[in-house]
Amino acid sequence: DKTYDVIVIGLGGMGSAAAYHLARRGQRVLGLEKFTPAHDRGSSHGGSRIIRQSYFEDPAYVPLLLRSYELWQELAESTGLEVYRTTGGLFVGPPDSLTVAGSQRAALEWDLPHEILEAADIRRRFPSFDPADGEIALYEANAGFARPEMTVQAHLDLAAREGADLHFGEAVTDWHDSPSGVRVTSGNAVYHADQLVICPGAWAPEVLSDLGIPITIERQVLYWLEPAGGTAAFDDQPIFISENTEGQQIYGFPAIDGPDGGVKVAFFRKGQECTPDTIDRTVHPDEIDAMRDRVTELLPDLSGPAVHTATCMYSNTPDEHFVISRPAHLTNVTVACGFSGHGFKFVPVVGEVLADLATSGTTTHPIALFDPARLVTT
Ligand code: PYC
Repeated sequence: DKTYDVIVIGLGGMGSAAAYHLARRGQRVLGLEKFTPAHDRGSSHGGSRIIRQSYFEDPAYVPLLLRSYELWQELAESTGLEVYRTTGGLFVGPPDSLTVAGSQRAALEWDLPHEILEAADIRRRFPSFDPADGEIALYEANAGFARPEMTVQAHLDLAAREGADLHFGEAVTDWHDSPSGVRVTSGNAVYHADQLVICPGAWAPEVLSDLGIPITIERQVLYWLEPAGGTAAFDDQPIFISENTEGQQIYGFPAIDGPDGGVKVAFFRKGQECTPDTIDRTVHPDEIDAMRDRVTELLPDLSGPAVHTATCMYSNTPDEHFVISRPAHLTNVTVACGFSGHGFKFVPVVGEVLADLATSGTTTHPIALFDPARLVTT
């Protein structure tokens, strides 16, 4: 038995950031992860994640995004790693679509720099893009991408440097909360601490089964398509999210993986429900065809074969807002889950929020939207 101030269960995106922010505050931290560092079994892999501020999901996220951007910059400076890059972002669709109108609403509410571009402006400024007449875009210069595996590894390395004990290949089998502290049982040992932070990712339904938080796990496919004319025309592209008249969103990145790396694109949602054990990790030819058909409506040159594919998982709440909370019926537990496919850009600020909650029970960051009381069914 060893006593810690805080145990963090799950060292993916959120858990690795929490371990770092806790350790840098002088907390004695134990992190437990069932897989390897920065693994590809969950939701924090795939080489890139969109970062953006004009947040169509809800303007309430913007202050967290502004703080996250500060922490992205700090992380890049303290590690010397390009954990994120601003490329600009195009949010394309019919003027009244969630992607365009929602982004504009957040930008106006928070006075964020942005431009509204007509279809002809988009074609002129970004020649790979060929939106339909009548589609418009919000262009945000501050948008870009983060590197998920590099970010997780950076937070783990910094946490270890600050003295955190990080155990990999060690699955948690049970956790118990009491007014005097928490007990965590793994395949190897029983650990005690004052506080527990649970960042279960796609394992939320099993790890948090007693909390009644409705989370469904959704299989996602990532595609790296070869442009017909080579990747050069895609090197300096903005990231994009594009919504069609049916409300279906796709997204994509510049060619950031070199001349043979293709261009990463994906459907935003549209996956099958699964569990981490049942997910089909095979990407099927008809899925690649469907992706190519849809993305070439906007980027006609993305008509080549897939040079690479991968699967990952979203952990969806019914309203697609996060869960970050100290559950009322527990005394020493903080949970962060249900990031619903749009969480990674918040990793640095969520680490800070979780460190606040675990050390003081509260945070000055605005997290009212993430209270699970809105969802809890038991
Ligand atoms: O959070 O920006 C995002 C995003 C786009 C597609 C999936 N997630």
